Amino acid sequence: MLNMRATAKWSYALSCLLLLGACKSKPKPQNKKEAKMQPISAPDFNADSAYLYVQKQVEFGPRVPNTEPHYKCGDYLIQKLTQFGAKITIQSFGEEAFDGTVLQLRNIIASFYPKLKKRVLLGAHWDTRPFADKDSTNKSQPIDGANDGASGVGVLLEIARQIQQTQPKVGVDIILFDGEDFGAPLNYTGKILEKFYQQSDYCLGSKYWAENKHQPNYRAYCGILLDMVGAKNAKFYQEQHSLDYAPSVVKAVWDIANQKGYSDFFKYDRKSGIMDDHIYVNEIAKIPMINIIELEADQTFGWYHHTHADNMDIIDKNTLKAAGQTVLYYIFSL
Ligand code: AHN
Ligand code: ZN
Repeated sequence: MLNMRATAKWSYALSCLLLLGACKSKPKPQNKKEAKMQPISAPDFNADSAYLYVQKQVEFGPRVPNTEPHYKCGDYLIQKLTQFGAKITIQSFGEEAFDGTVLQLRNIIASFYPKLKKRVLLGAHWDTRPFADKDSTNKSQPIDGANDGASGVGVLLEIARQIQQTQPKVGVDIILFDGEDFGAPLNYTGKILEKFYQQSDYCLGSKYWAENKHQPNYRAYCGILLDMVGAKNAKFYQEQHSLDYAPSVVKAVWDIANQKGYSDFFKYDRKSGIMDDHIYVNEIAKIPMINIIELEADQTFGWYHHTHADNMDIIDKNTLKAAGQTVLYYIFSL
């Protein structure tokens, strides 16, 4: 009898505790999926601002290494990122191009919230292709590179401006790679340095950075490269190397883009892998980095690629917005 009563008391006490517990704690998401479905809020990416940053770069003239527009534009980018409150590191180095020309290059690294441990790496190349080798005229003249180069940098400058004003939970490092687009022109018949039999003649700056990181033990949770993210009606397909190196980042970015209304731009179809700056970041620096890059349905680059048509006329604020707002949402989802 006594025993029974004691047990009843205990079970009563236990029920009270359980009930109290249930009432006190916030309803927890049932599973991970539900947790991820919570609405993401992020600052509003201003496409007018990004457009002006693209235009400003183009106004310097083609940012071809070893020319004055290249040097002056580099200084402008450093000045803007300093103005946005970043801790700046400049990597200056000389690097041989395919034909043996030594290019004076600068990788520009801008760190936001450097004390935060979990970090995201954002990249784009800021140099311009020295030839319009895919054009039918003036093939040996440099291109404006409004999309190929300037668009990715313009989007990153606007993201920099936004995250200075609104702090994400993760730190952000922006790397503007130099010397990406100095590969040998099509139908080149001259001598090519022997080392370029083994390695790409593109992406000189990202290779240098991956082999000489601005902090020797630098690590990032993931990286996102932006390449040709400003042309009207651009499609961003899932690029095979990105899927191989960082499948979960591709999925998260494409899901956010589609949830937030950018399904005209971010397509789930997969296209073949592209040799680009993300390759060295993945292969040498071992940071899982994806590439958001415009490709055509038939796997080729955009119609304007490496021609004089790559000028301000093809830049569309809607595309800059889709790319920039998606990346901002992704950063604020972490
Ligand atoms: C290839 O041409 C295969 N890769 C260089 C990627 C690139 C050039 N992106 C912009 N310009
Ligand atoms: Zn290019």
